[in-house]
Amino acid sequence: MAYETIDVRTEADKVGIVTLNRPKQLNALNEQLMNELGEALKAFDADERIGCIIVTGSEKAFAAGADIPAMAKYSFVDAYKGDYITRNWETIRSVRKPVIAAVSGYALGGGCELAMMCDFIIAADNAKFGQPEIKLGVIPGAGGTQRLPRAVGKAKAMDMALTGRMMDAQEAERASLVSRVVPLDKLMEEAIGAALLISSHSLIATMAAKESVNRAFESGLSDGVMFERRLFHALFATQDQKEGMDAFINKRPAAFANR
Ligand code: CO8
Repeated sequence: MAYETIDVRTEADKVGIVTLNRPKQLNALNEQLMNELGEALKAFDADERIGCIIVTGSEKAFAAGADIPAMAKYSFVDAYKGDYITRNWETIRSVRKPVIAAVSGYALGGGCELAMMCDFIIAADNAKFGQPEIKLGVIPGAGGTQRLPRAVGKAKAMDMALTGRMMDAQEAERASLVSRVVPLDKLMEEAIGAALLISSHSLIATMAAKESVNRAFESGLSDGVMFERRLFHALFATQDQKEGMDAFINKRPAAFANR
């Protein structure tokens, strides 16, 4: 499929890479971009060769937020009845393979929310995160007030949402918003390295790990632990578990078949 607002490529036939590509608008997220991103993510999720997906932007901007001119004139009725702005944002949550956000430059508003919807964030040292919606007379609308406190705690989330200030990459790493910070020119190398490592594991176990970690944000501890245990037990029905453990015992690399 030909896309106009994103670029799509694969690495080593194992990693799917989606690059947001509206450079003049600092990758502002409009309806078309979110639709195309959703389509590309679903296509990689369904592609048997692909074990991990990366979403990235440009050096200057991962994404500077939802497209402000596109939504400036909406009435409440437009926004609510048509579910405009928000309707195609949750596609990324339905992707079952891991999705890494490789963030350089601005990740603001919807851009920060999009990064947080990914499974983890690797940041370049020039990354800047923020929820500046308050300055526009609105609040985050794609999970920012919910995912940010879960990532960085109430104090910093309130600070970000109420002041609209930006957090640099170092602060984001200290606050656990991102998993790693690397020099800008090493960002894609680092993200692709992580994605290839993830792709080398059992896909079934990888999907189960993702589902189980995500469950930690949706349930209480004992329910979450039980969910994890059921998945853990279920993995003993897979050939990959037999292969992984046999490979360890026989001191050889595992060759997972994803069965
Ligand atoms: N939407 C549309 N265009 C944008 C956006 C945006 N969010 N951000 C930047 N641009 C455009 C600018 O208008 C400018 O275009 P032009 O050259 O035609 O004037 C171009 O990108 C370059 O921008 P700047 O000249 O401003 O570049 P600077 O380097 O001076 O500044 C900033 C960069 C700091 C990123 C600045 O552009 C900025 O503050 N942008 C707005 C950031 C913002 O407020 N983001 C939040 C938007 S609201 C939101 O995301 C709500 C999410 C709700 C999600 C709901 C769905 C679920």
